[in-house]
Amino acid sequence: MKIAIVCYPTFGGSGVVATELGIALAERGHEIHFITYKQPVRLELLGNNIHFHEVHVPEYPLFHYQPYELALSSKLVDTVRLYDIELLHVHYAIPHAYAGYMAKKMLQEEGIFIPMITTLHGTDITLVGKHPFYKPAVNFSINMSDVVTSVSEALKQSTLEIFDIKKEIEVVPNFIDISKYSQEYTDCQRSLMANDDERIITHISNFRKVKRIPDVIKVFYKVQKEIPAKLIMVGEGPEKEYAEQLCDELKIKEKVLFLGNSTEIDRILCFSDLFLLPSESESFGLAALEAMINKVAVVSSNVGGIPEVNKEGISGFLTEVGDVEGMASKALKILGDDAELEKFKENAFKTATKFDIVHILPLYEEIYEKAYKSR
Ligand code: GMT
Repeated sequence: MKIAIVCYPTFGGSGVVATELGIALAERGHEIHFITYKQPVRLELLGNNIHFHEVHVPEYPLFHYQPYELALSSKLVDTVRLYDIELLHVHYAIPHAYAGYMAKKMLQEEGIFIPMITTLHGTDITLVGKHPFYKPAVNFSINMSDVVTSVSEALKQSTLEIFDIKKEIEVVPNFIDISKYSQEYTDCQRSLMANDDERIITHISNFRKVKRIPDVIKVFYKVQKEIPAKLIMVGEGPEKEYAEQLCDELKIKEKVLFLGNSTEIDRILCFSDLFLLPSESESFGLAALEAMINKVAVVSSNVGGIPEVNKEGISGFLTEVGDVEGMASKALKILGDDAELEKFKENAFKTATKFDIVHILPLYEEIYEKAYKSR
């Protein structure tokens, strides 16, 4: 099929999922057109059946806010016409489902009927989407989608609680491509990061409030008092400065490495022992899954879709949000003993294999076919 994928091009989980999905669909012979304001970070190869179309928003001084939705829907209309696109798949409802619906309506006027699949990712529902200033438009565009999918059962339930949804929501979990992990990195450079006797704890996120970054630092503070350890913080965002300040105050600066955004997180995860994800809310926790496939155990909060990914006592542990003491003690339980750590690492990998793309891609293909036939 010829599919247009609309997503955020940034390091956020929804953009990563959309990009990896597009790449995998292209490998299966579909023609994929990414439509967004910048080339997606994980999209390296463009080719015969993988294209990128930039949405450009011209600046005009009259506008206090430049109308991105307008530019996006116009770009969608042009691209559909030019490449005979058969289907739109928009990731993250805001404002993509809204712009996608407008494009669909414009195209309908000229006799082109194009189905739109909307994938809900998390904060588009639980944080941003439910704000009263956005809610009516988000509710409307979800209901106007031909198919709605959610990345976890928990997110589906939240969507049904928060909005007045008339459509069936199909749960299609996020995924990872296990074939990429069949050979371990031969150049996994652990020694650059830590001494042999030190455990490596990692956190990867966009450093927003919802990730509870201070909890990561506080948990690590407690752990490093008991065992030799290093903390690797990957990502950029509003909470980063405070996190660095907190490390300074707690006098653990030399044990914490802030690496910024990275396109090579597997190279960092390959030498990590434990992943910390203490989020306030999390629809799925893709970063935890990526850690698990790299044989990294996970200590996380027990919210949203995380329990669908991180399995209590198997791939790691789950505690209440904000339970720093509990997280530190679970972390020590995993890290304190070599055999225990090895067991959790192996089980984290096994648990992650259930989310192999080979199981998930056909679900999307089935949805696409059904939506196309019933257009
Ligand atoms: O993690 C973020 O805050 C970014 C956000 C996004 O949309 O890019 O992530 C959401 O979507 C990811 C991919 O489906 C999920 O794995 C994350 O759990 C979800 N984030 C939240 O719900 C906070």
